[in-house]
Amino acid sequence: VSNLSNKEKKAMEGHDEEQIKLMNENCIIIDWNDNVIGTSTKKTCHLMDNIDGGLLHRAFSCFIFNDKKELLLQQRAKEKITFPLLWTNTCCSHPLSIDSEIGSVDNSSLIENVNGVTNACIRKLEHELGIPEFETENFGKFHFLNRIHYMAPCNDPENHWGEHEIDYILIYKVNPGKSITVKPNLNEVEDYKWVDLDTFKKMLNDSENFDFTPWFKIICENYLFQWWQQLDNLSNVENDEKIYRM
Ligand code: DMA
Ligand code: MN
Repeated sequence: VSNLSNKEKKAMEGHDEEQIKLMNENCIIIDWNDNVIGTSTKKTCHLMDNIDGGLLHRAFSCFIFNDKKELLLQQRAKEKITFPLLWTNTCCSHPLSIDSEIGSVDNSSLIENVNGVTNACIRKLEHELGIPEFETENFGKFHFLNRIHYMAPCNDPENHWGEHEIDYILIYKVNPGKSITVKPNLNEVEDYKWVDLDTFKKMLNDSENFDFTPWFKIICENYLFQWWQQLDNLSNVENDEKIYRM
């Protein structure tokens, strides 16, 4: 036990105070069918030793498109303990083990889970990107696409950290004539960019200047272009109940 905690201490060494505090958040532990089976800290969930033991948690990935069909991307802050400085989709995080975010506690309702992750997403859009809750709630609409189960080690030199999640994909479409305010929290977000499809394709090929997170690459390779092309008909692709294993 003391060996393990020494290793945990090492994993936290030299990191930003604010980000260390956030490692105490309570994430939702699930089984492979996305049933809630417990809670553990964000730190416990993201240590590779625990992931190798099978620990799995619930997450969300949000993609905001404005009324010109441009996607909002963010570059993660250098302070992030996992995947610093990588470019990724608009906002990612975890629903917490609290009433408004935990979803269906008897594991009977996907819709309740979607409501929970949507509440978490609204909270994090404000925290990371300074998008006021009022705007998220009134200037557009969330669409739940599907769930992606993936595992990815982090890019940290000592391989302490990683992800193993069932990730709820949420597309948020801003209504015509509305625009949302972006004021990044520099402890979370290094930079951001609205990109149209052509600019985005160029970015993907420009590996000298842009590195991307593993989950974003998985989503790009499998779904993103198809969704982008169907933004006006998301009803064809949304609310897919299947969990896709990647
Ligand atoms: C975790 O994102 C969620 C996914 C889908 C990788 P994150 O590391 O940005 O979480 P947080 O913002 O809570 O640190
Ligand atoms: Mn995670």
